[in-house]
Amino acid sequence: MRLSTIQKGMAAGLTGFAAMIGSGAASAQTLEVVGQPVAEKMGFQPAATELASDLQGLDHMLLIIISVIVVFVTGLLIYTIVRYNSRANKVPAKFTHNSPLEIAWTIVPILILVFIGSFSLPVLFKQQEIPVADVTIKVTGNQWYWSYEYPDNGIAFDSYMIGSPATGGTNQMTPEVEKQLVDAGYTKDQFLLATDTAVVVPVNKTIVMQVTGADVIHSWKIPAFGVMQDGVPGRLAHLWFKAEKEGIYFGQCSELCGQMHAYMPITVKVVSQEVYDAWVAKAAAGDVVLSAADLAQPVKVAANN
Ligand SMILES: [Cu+2]
Repeated sequence: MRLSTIQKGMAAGLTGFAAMIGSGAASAQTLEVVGQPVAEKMGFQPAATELASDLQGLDHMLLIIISVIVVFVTGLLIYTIVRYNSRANKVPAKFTHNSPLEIAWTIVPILILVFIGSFSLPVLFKQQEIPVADVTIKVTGNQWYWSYEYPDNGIAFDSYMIGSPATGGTNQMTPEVEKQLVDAGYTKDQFLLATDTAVVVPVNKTIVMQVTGADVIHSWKIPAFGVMQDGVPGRLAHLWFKAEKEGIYFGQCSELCGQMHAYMPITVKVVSQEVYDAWVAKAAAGDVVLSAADLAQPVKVAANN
């Protein structure tokens, strides 16, 4: 009886262990959604790059500085209203200048701005000084979809929102659109964010995006990466990022570009170098969709070894 209980316990433990392994293998075949807007939430999406961490840190620092200034100015205002209104202060002062005070309220804001600049300019320079690329991708904004090219790999494809007229939809949520989303590995909640093809990049590699527009000005933006760049027709602008976490990241066109501006989102999938290499080989042959089988690639390699 006692032995049987132990055996049962062991069996349950083994089953649990097997389930853990099983779920581990399953999670290797799906990418976690890391960067997406969440309903009724405030603040930033989790920072997935150094650039995003830097600018979020800067934002928090600025929030502290402006809060202190707001409290100080409001306090001063309230004190002045209470202490120097016509009832409390029957005989007003007649002076018009106070040199030490004027010098102070000129110098102090200058010092505050120099202090802020000493933090913000390095962040700006880090964004704008484009490093040597591990992967170069050209993105072109069109009314109303994005075109991507990997010039070093001979890969080119368009990326449409799932549910857009181009993919047989009407920009509205319908049962067919929900099915398309689920088939592509997304959920209903990711309608208006998920695209039929995604930008695939390797994790911890420097990606340089060349950004332009084909018709009007669009803007390529991924909040979790801390990047946004206008795509201006006739110009080739650059942005760079190095994503530190594998997963799915969503962004949206961020320059009002016409009637369907709201329906040209961006999906970026950050994957391991092995998965990326396998995807590049497949995409160069014409199949650009990153499938669950592609994500299982390194598991197969490990099994063969
Ligand atoms: Cu646009």
